[in-house]
Formats: sequence, structure tokens, C-alpha cells
Amino acid sequence: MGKNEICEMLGIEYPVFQGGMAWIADGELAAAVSNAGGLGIIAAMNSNGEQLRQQIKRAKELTNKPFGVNLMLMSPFIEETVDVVCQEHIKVVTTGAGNPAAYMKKLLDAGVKVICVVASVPLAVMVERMGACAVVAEGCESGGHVGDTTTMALVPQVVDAVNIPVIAAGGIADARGMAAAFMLGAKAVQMGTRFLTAKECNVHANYKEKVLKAKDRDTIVTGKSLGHPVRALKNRMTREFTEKENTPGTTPEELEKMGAGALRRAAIEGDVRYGSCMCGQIAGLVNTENTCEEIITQICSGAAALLNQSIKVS
Ligand code: TUI
Repeated sequence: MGKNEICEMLGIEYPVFQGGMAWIADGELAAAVSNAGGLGIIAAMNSNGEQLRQQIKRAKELTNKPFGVNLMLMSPFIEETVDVVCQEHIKVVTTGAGNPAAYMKKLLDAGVKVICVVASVPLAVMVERMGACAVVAEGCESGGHVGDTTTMALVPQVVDAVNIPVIAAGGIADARGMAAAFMLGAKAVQMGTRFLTAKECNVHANYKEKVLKAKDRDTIVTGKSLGHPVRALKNRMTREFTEKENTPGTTPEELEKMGAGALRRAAIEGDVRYGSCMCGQIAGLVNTENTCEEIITQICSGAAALLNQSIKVS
């Protein structure tokens, strides 16, 4: 899977993005992915402006290749992280978990390429009009904050609705998934769960091990009633959250309080019983810890071989 229009646009070797996983995607993981020829992405979600600046500095120490920053639009630090991205001359940002309208002008004026993560056709069309250079169509197989349409249904509908390149995300972790995404019209893929288990990923070992051991039905979506559904590995946390969510009379405040800090507890402290292990449905396929280079080269060469197979018609 060689260079294509997404690679040309971003100056990368392979059409593979690493998902901007909150509390997980730091400067070291982003640099490892970029050094392997993909697009590494630092998550700004859990950082204030200065913390993000530190991660950007770390990535710049480790790679000369382009890397991006993911701006989580629900972040309490969104204003300052947007400013840091502009000041640090970050080449490309992805936005997620909301409508980026309020920040588009500032980013584009600073020369930052903006790629929006969308979970629906209307938002894809809207961000194209606002100046996004591409969209990531993320299906509900993904880990973390999810919409409600699958990758299989979402990607071709977004491809038909916009004139900018589409990157597919959600449920992709191997060559077959990448080839399938390309057949749906995607020009690149974004993977989170696969890179969460990379050797260079600094997530707590307990979390990584739980993902490596997970089977096909081990994730669940909680938080629908709060308006931000989140997919994570089933554990005591998701069980108690679901029970509370289904109990009449539970207030949104009680639920928010339960969820607060849960991702940090799992990713940093390693509490995989009472923390939130956000993870995609494809975890059952992810059973080995590999380097980012192994992940990217295996998936791209495999996908290229699959896409070149001719279909025999008698
Ligand atoms: O953003 C993500 N995934 C995330 S963010 C995150 S951090 C978090 N922590 C606690 C609670 C909630 C989140 C963990 N995972 N993916 C990108 C994404 N964006 N998926 C879905 C969307 C999305 C959904 C609705 C984007 C826009 C949207 O509607 C916006 C609008 O106003 O129309």
C-alpha cells in the first residue's frame, strides 16, 4: 500500500493514522508511528496548553517526520490547546467528539490542515464546507466516544457525500480491515486499539494486557443517557455504571461523577477493574504486542496484496 493523495497531502509514507487516544497517545507513540511512515497523533484531550507543548516537544525530539494533534472538542482546555497547536506550527490536527466550527478559522488562518472525525454524513458535509481537508469517518466499532452507525455503513455514505478524502476508522486492525476500508472508498485508515498495544505505547501494562486478552464481545457502550456514549472493555466499572444508568431516578450528575477520572485510572494507574479501558470491538483480533513499524508495514503490504487480487469471472 504505497503513497496516495492522503500521503501526498500530509507528507507521509503510508496511509495509516494512529488514533488520538486520550491519556494514551503521547509524543512518544506519535513519534514512533510517524517514524514508521504513518501519521502519529498526540491526544490533547488530557492536557492543558503547557502539557500539550511538552508532548509536542518530545515528539519533535524523536522524529523529523510530520505528526498531528487530536483536539477533543469537549476538553476543558480546548481554547488553550488550539492556541498551542497554532503556535507550534503543527501541520495537521484531527478534531473529535463535536462540531469544530468555533475553531476552524483560527486553525486554517495559522496554516494548520484540519481533518475532522465525524460519525455522520451531515457533519461530514458541514466540515467540508468549513474548510476541512479530509474527514475521518468513524464507525461505532471504535473505542471511546462513539456515534451509532457502523464503519461498513458510514464510510461509503460519507465517501458519496463529500469531495474530500475519507479516512476510515472503527473496527480496523489488520490487512483485511484496511483492504475492506479501501473498497468502501476510503483513502486511509485510522487505528486506535491496534496502536494501543504497540511496544512504543506507554499505556499501563495492565490495560495493554486486558486489550490483548479481550475477545469479540468484551466491549460495551455506556453513557448513552449522558449524550456521550463511550465504548470500553467490560469490567466492574462498566457493570456498575450500566446498573446505575438503568436505575430510575439516577441523575446525570451521579453518572458524570462515576465516570470522572475513569480513563486516567485505567491508562495511568493501571486500575483495569474500576477504570475505563476504552477500546474498540476489534480487540479480539489484537493478540500480539508489536512495534509500530511492524504494525504498519504488515498491514499495508497485506492490504496491497489483497487489493491486487483479481476477481475471476467465468
Ligand atoms: O472523540 C472520539 N473518541 C473519544 S474522545 C474520548 S475522551 C472522553 N472521555 C470521557 C467521556 C467522553 C469522551 C474518548 N474517545 N472519537 C471521535 C468521534 N467524534 N466519535 C464520534 C464523534 C462525534 C460524535 C458526534 C463527532 C461529532 C458529533 O456531533 C457533533 C455535532 O454537534 O453535530
